[in-house]
Amino acid sequence: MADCSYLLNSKQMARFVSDGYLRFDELVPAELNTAVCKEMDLHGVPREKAGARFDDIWKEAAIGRVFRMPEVAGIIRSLVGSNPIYDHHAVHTVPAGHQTGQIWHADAIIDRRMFSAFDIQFFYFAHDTPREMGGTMILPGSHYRYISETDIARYQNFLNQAPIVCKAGTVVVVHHGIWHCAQPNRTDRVRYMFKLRLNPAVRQLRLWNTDDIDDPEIPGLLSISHKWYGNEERLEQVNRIKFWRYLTGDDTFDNHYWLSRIENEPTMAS
Ligand SMILES: O=C(O)CCC(=O)C(=O)O
Ligand SMILES: [Fe+2]
Repeated sequence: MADCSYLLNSKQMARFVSDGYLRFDELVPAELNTAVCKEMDLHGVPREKAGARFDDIWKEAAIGRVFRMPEVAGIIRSLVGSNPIYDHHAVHTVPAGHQTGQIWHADAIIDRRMFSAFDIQFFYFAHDTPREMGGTMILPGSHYRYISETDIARYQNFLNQAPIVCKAGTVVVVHHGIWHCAQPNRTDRVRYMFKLRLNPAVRQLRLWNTDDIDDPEIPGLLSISHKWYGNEERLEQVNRIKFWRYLTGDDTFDNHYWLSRIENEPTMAS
């Protein structure tokens, strides 16, 4: 079981709801990053059976030590609960000198869940990833815009897109709907990014440390603008309120009256 002191707090959860990801810079220690790089270089990371329980996988592999770190286990437990289900992993590489970026996409063409159970994906960068090496590009706040994988491929750049340029040991956890793409690698070294998808095995209800659930900063965090929405910004406010209701179990939660006003269907005669 994860140490409770490493659970996410409500403000971090509110950011996850607004942004669709959380970023933890240089979380994994150098010794473990080196061991994982060697593992990826030499023979890859052992593939496990889809549907396996997370506690049963990678007992020997260095990558298992990364995801069992109390800090990482706390993130997992806060978002998908204890002992989640292993979906798949991938060692994503961009060859040295690769001049083109991947097309924008979301990973799950078949996943239509919205404001309910959700999967998470870890993007783990075991070596330094400067901009010239790419850094997976993500679009903050795109996770409620469900698309069929590469539907958005005709777009090149978005306002406020964010490349994950980082030092070794950085871990980013994303909602399964996030739009993202690999970037060109203009260095003479291969770029690695380790991705892991996990499914929850429990109802994702208040799994994090909710001591700060009434923090006055939360409404503001749930209202952050990522700018690229244009006229549809209010739609995103409503999406976040719906997701926050799911996560907290509070069906009456609202933020700036956005959702209540469109739920107002009086039945009483005048
Ligand atoms: O390599 C990356 O940075 C992203 C790769 C990716 O998203 C994919 O292949 O699905
Ligand atoms: Fe992807």
